[in-house]
Amino acid sequence: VHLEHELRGAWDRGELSLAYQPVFRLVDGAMIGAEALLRWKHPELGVVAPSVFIDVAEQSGLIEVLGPQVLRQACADAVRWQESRKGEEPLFLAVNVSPRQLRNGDLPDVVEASLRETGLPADLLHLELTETAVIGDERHASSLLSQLRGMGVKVWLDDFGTGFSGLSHLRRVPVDGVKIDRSFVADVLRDPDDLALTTAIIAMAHSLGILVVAEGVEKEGQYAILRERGCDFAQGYWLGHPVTADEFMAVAC
Ligand code: G
Ligand code: G
Ligand code: MN
Ligand code: NA
Repeated sequence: VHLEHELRGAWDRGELSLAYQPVFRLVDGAMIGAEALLRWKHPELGVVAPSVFIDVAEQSGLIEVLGPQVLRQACADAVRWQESRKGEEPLFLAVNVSPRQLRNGDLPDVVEASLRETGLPADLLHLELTETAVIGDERHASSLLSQLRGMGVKVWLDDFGTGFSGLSHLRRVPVDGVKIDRSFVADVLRDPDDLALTTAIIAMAHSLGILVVAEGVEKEGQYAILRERGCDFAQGYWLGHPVTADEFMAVAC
């Protein structure tokens, strides 16, 4: 089978869906938001891994069609969360944005349209960009990110720490937060170097006024040590798996 061909009509055939993974605040353990993760269930191939089909979408340019569909659906879902949580603290929605979507100059228009059409408040939308997407063309990325942040949208650097040049970027690229890659979190209890790095990332981000999310928390001990080191937020299997939109509504609202 030709994945690109199959992926092309997948959204319209209803094979693609969004899963939501909760994000928690470490000081009080409150659920404060969720990350939208795209899933593909093909009728014959079964579940296709996101790492595979996101790459196909990125390489083929299909992401430029899919990205806005994902964003709009996710914003609409997040509006439903707030409606049924009235009175409670609103939950933010984090959406992954691929390098190609960032390079394509119409991202601010796409974001603006999604917010306008769904009514989601801009400050509840967090866009996750990978470190590698910002590297290389920092000037273009910075002006785009400033434009998005000017609209009130929050910007996070995803997979932080894997790009090696991460720390120096934080001075030049305007972001609200970083997500420490799960490869560091995985070993914080075993490897003193990974704990030192994680602690340094937290301290440095905070000194720049930037928030920190730890991803891939799979054990209580990881959660405890991250909390002790002052990490702001966390997500991971120990806290909550990605679940369907309906399941997320049931637990969060
Ligand atoms: O969802 P995990 O379950 O396997 O996701 C694998 C990778 O796919 C992650 O790096 C994640 O950032 C990426 N991903 C998941 N959903 C989306 C999406 O809607 N858009 C983009 N660009 N990447 C996504
Ligand atoms: O690159 P990004 O952070 O967007 O990818 C999120 C990916 O991490 C998704 O594939 C999601 O299913 C996965 N994920 C979420 N929590 C955990 C966890 O605790 N452990 C592992 N191994 N993967 C996780
Ligand atoms: Mn992400
Ligand atoms: Na990540």
